[in-house]
Amino acid sequence: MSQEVRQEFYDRLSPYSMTPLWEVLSGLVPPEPRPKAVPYLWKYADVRPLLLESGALLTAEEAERRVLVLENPSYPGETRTTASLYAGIQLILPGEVAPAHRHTPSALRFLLEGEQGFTAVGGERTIMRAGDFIITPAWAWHDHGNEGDGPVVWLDGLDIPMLGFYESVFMEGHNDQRQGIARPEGDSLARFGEGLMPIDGDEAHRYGQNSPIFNYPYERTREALVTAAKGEDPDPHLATTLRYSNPVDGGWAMPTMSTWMTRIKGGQETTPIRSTDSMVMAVAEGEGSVTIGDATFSFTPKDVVAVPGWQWRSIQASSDCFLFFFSDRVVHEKLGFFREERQAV
Ligand code: 1HN
Repeated sequence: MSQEVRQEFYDRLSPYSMTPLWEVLSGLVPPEPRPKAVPYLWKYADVRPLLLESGALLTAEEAERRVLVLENPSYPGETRTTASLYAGIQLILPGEVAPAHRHTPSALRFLLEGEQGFTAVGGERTIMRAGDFIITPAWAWHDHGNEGDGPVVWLDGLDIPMLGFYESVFMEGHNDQRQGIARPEGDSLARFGEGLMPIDGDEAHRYGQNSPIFNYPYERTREALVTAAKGEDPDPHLATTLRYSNPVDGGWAMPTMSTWMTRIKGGQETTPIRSTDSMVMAVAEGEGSVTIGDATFSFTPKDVVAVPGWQWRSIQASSDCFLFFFSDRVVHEKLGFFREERQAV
């Protein structure tokens, strides 16, 4: 049948809001994932002065959250860093308050700068120091502050685009700027972060489906990676990588975002690997370059990189590197479509 005859048929479908699958099938379900997001690097040297400039424009309280969004160039105006992940850089100046609120998206923080920031999450306060990974579960009250005399800066990671797909993004403001505190500082880490667990009760779910360790201090993570690396040759694709886990069930620390840290010694490089999950990488320490598909970026500490799914990725370390990652992998795994390929060594 000629294309004109077919087209005439298609035209008669459209008033009924119907369309032929066979015209779009190969694009709808291609042989390989085709991410729309592009690999991208945000240099902290570019971000920091602009972020500090925003600090003179408005207070954290006025802003509610004073954040520069790291928006993927493929998604202008869409407030997303990859197809499924949001990332931004947040600033709190000394004495400021980011007022208490809660929302359906889950958030994570990876601390870039400062030693005296704090956040309160679901009734417990924690100091936030450079390199710490902190969890804000869905619908948990949270407020932030800064008791030091310099700026506190962190990377925010949220699952907003995922919840956006389900049209389930919403929030609520607290009546008070700061939420009430129910437990002493360090309580969660003491009960769950020492290879110990409460013998009784339901405290294991104090943070819902998230790990009850809501702050993973960098000092411990770093030490674990350094010690683990002594006992093994680095994996060709992953170097030395440890994931942040929920001690209650051994799974990922959060229900919608996977997090891990990779340590690569200076002079080493990884063999390309690709996987369906998209990710955001933040440099805790070290210098080197990362290759993602056709793009290669040189990185230095506190830089942030968007890594779309299914791009061959590898890392070249020129000095000892500690790299933080968050990704949507946990969702791919739960839904049964996670795939990974590793190039032969
Ligand atoms: C939010 O609540 C925070 O609590 C950061 O620090 C970034 C981006 C979108 C929506 C809510 C925070 C956010 C956010």
